[in-house]
Amino acid sequence: MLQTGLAALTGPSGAGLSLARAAETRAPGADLPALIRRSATPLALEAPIDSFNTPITAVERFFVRYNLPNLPGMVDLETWSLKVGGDGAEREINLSLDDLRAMPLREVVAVCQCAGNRRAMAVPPVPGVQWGDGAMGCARWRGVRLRDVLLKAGVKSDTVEVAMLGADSGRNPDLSPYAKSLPLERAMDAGTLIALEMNGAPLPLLHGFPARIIRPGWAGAYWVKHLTRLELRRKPLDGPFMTNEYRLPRGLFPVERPFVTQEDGQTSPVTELVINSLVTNYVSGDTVKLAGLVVQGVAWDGGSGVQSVEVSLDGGTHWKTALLGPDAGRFAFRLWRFPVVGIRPGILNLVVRATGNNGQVQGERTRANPGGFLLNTMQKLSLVTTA
Ligand SMILES: Nc1nc2c(c(=O)[nH]1)N[C@H]1C(S)=C(S)[C@@H](COP(=O)(O)O)O[C@H]1N2
Ligand SMILES: [Mo]
Repeated sequence: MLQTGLAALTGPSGAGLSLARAAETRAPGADLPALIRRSATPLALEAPIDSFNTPITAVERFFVRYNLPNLPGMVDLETWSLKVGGDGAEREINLSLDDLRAMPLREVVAVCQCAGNRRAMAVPPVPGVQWGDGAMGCARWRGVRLRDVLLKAGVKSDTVEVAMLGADSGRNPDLSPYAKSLPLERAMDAGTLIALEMNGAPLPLLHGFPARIIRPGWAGAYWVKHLTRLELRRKPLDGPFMTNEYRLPRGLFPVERPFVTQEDGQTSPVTELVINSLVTNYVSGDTVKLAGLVVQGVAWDGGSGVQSVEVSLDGGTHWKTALLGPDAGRFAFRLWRFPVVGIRPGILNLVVRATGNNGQVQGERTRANPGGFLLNTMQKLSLVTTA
């Protein structure tokens, strides 16, 4: 039964099946040696920076983040279904994987970035997973529009949020699943998907098999994996991942679409990603030859798209424009390169900053916050250059 379902989904290669088996019999993530283990329980695996030298991040180099210890193992696709209901729904429905696959399928290239990416650079340090720069990745996601699924259940006019529940949970006695909600408007946006595939293959187990949410431009926390249930709600969702975690001092970051039903007197929820950029082909301290030296990197934001990337060769005094690579859409990584010319051997103090089409620009300082979220200080690195 299990094999039939998976074979139908994965085609002749059966890639989904082998991944699911590997994850069952070995420690989760043991089959991903390229990733850096930041935490074993809950599982947090980071991508090394050179994973971002390509516009699409390979699945074996895509970071993994769980907030809870109990991860789903095997998924029996014969019995798996996505339940849709809640007090804002006209009716309860149950969709099998075949039901979902029979609906119109859409694709998007989008960056999944953890809100806590780059947290390790917070000054002073803040608690939480001490991510370097690699709690992110950019993939080609394929699936159905969340909107199309919600419309099948019928959306009552006083619905305010859509809650998304995963199959993973806490340990006894609190077995509540991972759950986040989106404002109805973002849930109904044509860009929000329930993905069934990542980079042209079924979702790997650790990336949410068999179905996960894709909300381009919003923090990874909303991209709920192992989706089991959607709840149209007439009241805001509470629970640890809405009320306690992923909160910012109110108004700290400008956002295009505030999540008003989740604002409180003092705090706002983390929502949209901010402009960011990184060098991906060298790390600070590398020794490099000046002849033919090209610095390469990646830039991204919350969906306005990258307008420009600038590089300084003198610690931030003078700036020159980098060359942008192909545009794979406003939610995708934008690769850039900068041929270094006109300098002498010695210490090269590089600084990089990106500007978004919405006018956001990276600065010297981070908007410090207790959770260490959305850190996007301009990256500085020193290379030792030789003739
Ligand atoms: N079911 C479930 N979905 C989840 C989470 C989780 O703990 N459980 N973590 C979220 C967070 S915080 C992030 S950053 C992304 C990470 O996605 P990835 O593991 O595919 O890279 O998944 C999100 N979806
Ligand atoms: Mo995250």
